[in-house]
Amino acid sequence: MLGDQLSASISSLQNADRKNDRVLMVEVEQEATYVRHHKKKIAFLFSAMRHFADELRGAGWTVDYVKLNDPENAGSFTGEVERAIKRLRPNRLIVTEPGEWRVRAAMDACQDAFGVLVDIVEDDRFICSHKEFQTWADGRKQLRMEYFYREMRRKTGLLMEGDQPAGGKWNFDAENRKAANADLVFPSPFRVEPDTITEDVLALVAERFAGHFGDLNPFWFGVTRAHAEEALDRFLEYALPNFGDFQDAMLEDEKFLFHSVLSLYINAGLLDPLTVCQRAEEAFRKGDVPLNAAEGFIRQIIGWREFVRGIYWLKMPDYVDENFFGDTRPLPEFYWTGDTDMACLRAAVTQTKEEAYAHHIQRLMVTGNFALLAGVDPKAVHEWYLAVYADAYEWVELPNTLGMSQFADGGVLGSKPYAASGNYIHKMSNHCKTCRFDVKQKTGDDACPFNPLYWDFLERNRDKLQGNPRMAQMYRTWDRMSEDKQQQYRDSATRILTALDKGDR
Ligand code: FAD
Ligand code: DLZ
Repeated sequence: MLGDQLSASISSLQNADRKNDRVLMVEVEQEATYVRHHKKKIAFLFSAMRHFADELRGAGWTVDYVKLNDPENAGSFTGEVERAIKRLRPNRLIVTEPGEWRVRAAMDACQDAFGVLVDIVEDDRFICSHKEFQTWADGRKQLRMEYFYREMRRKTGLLMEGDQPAGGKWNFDAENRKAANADLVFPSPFRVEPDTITEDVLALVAERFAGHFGDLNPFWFGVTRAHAEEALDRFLEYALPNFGDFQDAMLEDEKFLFHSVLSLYINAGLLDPLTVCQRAEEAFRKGDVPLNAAEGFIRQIIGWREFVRGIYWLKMPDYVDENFFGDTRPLPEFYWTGDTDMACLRAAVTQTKEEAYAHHIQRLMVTGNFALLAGVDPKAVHEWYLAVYADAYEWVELPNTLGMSQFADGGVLGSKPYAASGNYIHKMSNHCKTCRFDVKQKTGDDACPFNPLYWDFLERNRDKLQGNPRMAQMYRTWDRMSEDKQQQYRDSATRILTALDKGDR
């Protein structure tokens, strides 16, 4: 049972028998360090695993739980499987398919390496199986989330009136782009005081992973299914009604706005994604939340979440090496410190460090957008996102980063790069008010760096992008500028990129 499979109804358990079988759960160094995960993420997972092991024992399972500081701990999944085989002499292993390619390959290899049958069973927590996604993708020139999402709506019956979408439209995104202002009242996410199990884990993580990114305390994540359900109840009641309207907004001192902060629970198995969506639909049907909110939220889960997973398994293992623009710049140091004069980036990185959380628009339009415009190596960007967020597992993080955010797959996942100048951030946030840079200035030392970098990115990658019909308007605008103006943009961009390379903030 892997750390992101913490569901009592998981397929591996459905295929097992509590009288004769043993559940094996292991805390291993390799999983915490193959990228150096945020301290809060490691603590969340170890504590959730320990609580889950206790729940299984309470339900009559025998659990072999290997703690990280067990002197015999082999340090890796493969090493621990080998030890368990020697200890228990099983005639087969049953595992729900791991979420990540790397771990799936390791589990596959166990069969030959240890001469024991390895039964990898489908992960039925997802709505769309690999086979179904492949069938949907076969023969399509382009894979687009919107069409896939409609299939998932039909399949689940969520927000459907017969064979038509509720409200007559599949997607209410156009209504979901209001800028927030600080006068709104934002509910804070559900928080839990650490119990003794969590306290033990916090001490372990503080000792063993002191050099990892991120603040360990205050630690407030839920670590059981009951906690996750309380977090869901709270979200449905207090945040979902406004989720749609302000989905794309950002505010300087508001880390969560009306976002659910449920991804860490869903991805670890503490919440079932379909049930979460059914609860959101129920709130809409009862008249407690508007349709644009329920639809927007459900789309993220049965649309985007399932879609990115489909792309991951369709395109791996080569996907991780894609680099459409051939970018090579190292990730700026301020992604680890937050020490930058750009207010939006500072806020996104600082809260990432504090909470192992940033919401979607911060990930996409601030940290992601900047890395894209600055030409950062997409693999370095990927490894950063995988390390720093409590909800990050490669199957969901990689397509979001490499595909959606960095366009490094050349348009497999999205139809155009999510590249934007400072104007987007200005429209959707209040960061520019406190920024040392001026978003209204287009070039020069005080200009918002997103402005010149945006045009430089377009011009630098003209051969790759100008044939894209969705980019045509931007190239027309650029081509209409005087040569002088264009040169000013490019000179400003060069100065910024040179400063970045020198480690400037
Ligand atoms: P909400 O805004 O409340 O959304 C509700 C739920 O929808 C989320 O809990 C999540 O389960 C799902 N969801 C929303 N957007 C996406 C999406 N694009 N892909 C998959 N699920 C989605 N999400 C992860 O779960 N893990 C990651 O490692 C991850 N990495 C990302 C990296 C980048 C560069 C980008 C742009 C996005 C990434 N996302 C990732 C998607 C999204 O940003 C997070 O799911 C979301 O911010 C989690 O916060 P929340 O629970 O408050 O989400
Ligand atoms: C992320 C993670 C970490 C940090 N540690 C463990 C661990 O010690 N034991 C475990 O079973 N799982 C851990 N995980 C989650 C795994 O990395 C995850 O299950 C795989 O990447 C498959 O998605």
